[in-house]
Amino acid sequence: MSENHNSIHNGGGFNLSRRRFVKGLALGGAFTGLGFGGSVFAATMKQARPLALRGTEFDLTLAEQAVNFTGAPRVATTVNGSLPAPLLRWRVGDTVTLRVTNLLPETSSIHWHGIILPSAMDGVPGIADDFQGIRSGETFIYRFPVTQSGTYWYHSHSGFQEQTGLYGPIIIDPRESDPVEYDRDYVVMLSDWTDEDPNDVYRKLKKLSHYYNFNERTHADLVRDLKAKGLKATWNDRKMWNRMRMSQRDLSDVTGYTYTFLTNGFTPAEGWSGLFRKGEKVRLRFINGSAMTFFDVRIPGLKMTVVAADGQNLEPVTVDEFRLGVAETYDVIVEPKHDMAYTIFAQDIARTGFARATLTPDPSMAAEIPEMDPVPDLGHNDMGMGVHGMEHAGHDMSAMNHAQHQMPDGQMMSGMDHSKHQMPNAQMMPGMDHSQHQRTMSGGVDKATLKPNPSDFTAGPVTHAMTEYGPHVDMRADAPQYRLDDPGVGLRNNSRRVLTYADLRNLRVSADLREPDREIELHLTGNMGRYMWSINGVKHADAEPLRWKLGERLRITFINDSMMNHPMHLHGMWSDLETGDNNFLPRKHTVVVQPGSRISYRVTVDAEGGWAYHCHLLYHMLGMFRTVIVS
Ligand SMILES: [Cu+2]
Repeated sequence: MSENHNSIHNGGGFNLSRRRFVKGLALGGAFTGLGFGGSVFAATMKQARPLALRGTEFDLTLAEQAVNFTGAPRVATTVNGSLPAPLLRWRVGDTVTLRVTNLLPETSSIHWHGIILPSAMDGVPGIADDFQGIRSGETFIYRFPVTQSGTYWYHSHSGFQEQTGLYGPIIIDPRESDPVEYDRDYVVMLSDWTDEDPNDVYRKLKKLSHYYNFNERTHADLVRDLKAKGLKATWNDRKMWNRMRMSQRDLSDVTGYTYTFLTNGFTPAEGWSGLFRKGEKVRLRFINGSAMTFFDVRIPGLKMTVVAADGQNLEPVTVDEFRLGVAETYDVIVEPKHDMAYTIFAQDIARTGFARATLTPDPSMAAEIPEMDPVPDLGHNDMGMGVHGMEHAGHDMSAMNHAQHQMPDGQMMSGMDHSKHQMPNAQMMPGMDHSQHQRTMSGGVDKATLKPNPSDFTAGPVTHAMTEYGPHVDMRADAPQYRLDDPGVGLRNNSRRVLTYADLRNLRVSADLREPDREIELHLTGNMGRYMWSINGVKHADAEPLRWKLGERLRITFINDSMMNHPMHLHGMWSDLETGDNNFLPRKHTVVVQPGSRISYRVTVDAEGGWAYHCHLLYHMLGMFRTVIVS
């Protein structure tokens, strides 16, 4: 055992009768906050560094623990008494052993998100070879070699335990020197906490999918709409949307009405802080460990240079803001030049709340918290309607007056310049300086062997499988477009430079330069009203596994036949996202498929066994899931 290995595990005496009380929101002014990754007793400093468990041997204990984030005492799921779970710091080339003891009353599991490892160690019950989860009272030993550096995370793959706190960060240090230079290094893990039992959240969504955003539409907005548009226009507008059984504001299923958004386990009221000295390069490792929430992240007053996505190094790109989908990670470098505090501001996609933290040279300094942006409206392109109109099951669209159909807010149309969405080559990509790309290649590939870019970003006609027709699917995108350079609903033309997938370019030459052997098209489908989610109209329970051949190179194209963003996560193998230059494909573990859009990536099928492939929105996952079998 290394000296700081598992320093807060108290040797078997950790049991439910000794539940510790994690105090979240500091009521009455006394701060007894939750130290990131540390003992709740030790953590009394707001900017307590994450307690890193380092080394090669780890004991992790899963247990229930009392917490209080909102003023109401609740029970969370924690690892070694911590929420988020402790930061695990590994090193490339080591083999790590993790003994996970489950003191929860139910079966649990830990999945190492984005880590390339043998199937049996992947931690998804019922999918990975023979693994059925860790039963209550049992210990499971994970052991695998660490082959990749970067920022990752881990979480439960059982029930709704991820919602109740079972998630934590992983940092893997490279063996050789890091291509990224920095003086300080902080994890910024964002998550969503609810005082409700997640089973109740799910039940409410099944019953009324708009449960968590209906209030907003009916109260504040109704009054505003009535004032602005008068009774008749307001009524017509709402009737139209009701008839279509969708909401312009179907941005997020679960919102700030129940969620408290956390940064490293701190509520917005408390705020987590990270210290810096002016002139330093500070590396911030953003991890979206939430169950359901997309965050739009910015630090007013600071540019962020994005250096890694999903743990993998990128050619640096400097932005003002980025959208962090559920389960994605971005590493950024900031260089504060002044002795002042800055707010890390992460508003949720539906603008119902935010997570916040502070970067400061002095713990006593605070920074202003910006206003949230206005609630955005989904546009035609977000419904995959393209220029042809929309096909909407169960409704006669021909009866609809398309003039009415125009959104009141012209802004969302701006992202719809279709000439731009067609990306036959990389030259249309904003922010990319091609002279820079012609640098000497690393990775042992001779420039002469690099091929031109055959990726096809023209959106051909779309066909929907027979299984997509029926009451379980309420929308089919008629003209889904590649929208790699679209920052997404709510971020278009906000006068800030927003990261898009078109900006992502691998720092190194793609590991596999082969052309795909075959293409698989997967449609993300659902009925929002009934809260049923599926792939190609077939939910997981009814679906055959996808069978892939060891050694093949696949091209996977997603068509999103819904109005929501779905962060699609493939276990065990990289998703090489086609962003314009096939010689430098960024490698991701989680790819956000925007509403009504299409997107493609390549997969080198190099990992034998059973793998999970699913939407990472926790309440979508049950249906929008496939087992992949590689043999
Ligand atoms: Cu989803």
